[in-house]
Amino acid sequence: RRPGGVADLDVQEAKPKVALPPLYKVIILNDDYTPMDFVVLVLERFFNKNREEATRIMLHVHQRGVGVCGVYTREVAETKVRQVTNFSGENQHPLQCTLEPE
Ligand code: TYC
Repeated sequence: RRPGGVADLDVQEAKPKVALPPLYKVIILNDDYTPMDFVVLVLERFFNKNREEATRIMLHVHQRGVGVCGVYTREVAETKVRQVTNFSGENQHPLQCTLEPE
């Protein structure tokens, strides 16, 4: 029985149905020109990876062509893509970053 409520016999407990927001993967793509160190820096700066994890992801992308940097809600994922795109352009690197529904 809840404070101010009615007896359990009289009411069905409401199950809170909480909708989780859709999630998006932020993906980086391999290319032949962006320096490995720069990709590691991007993963540290914008995806909060430590050096070891950033290096692991960078090498995965280098070898496999594509890799996941992180999974976020839509607005956060869009912001990460924009930040990486801007930072790469400012540094004259062709690094490509995109988002994909989870
Ligand atoms: N292939 C690049 C090189 O050999 C390194 C690289 C890794 C570039 C991951 C982009 O997303 C990337 N310098």
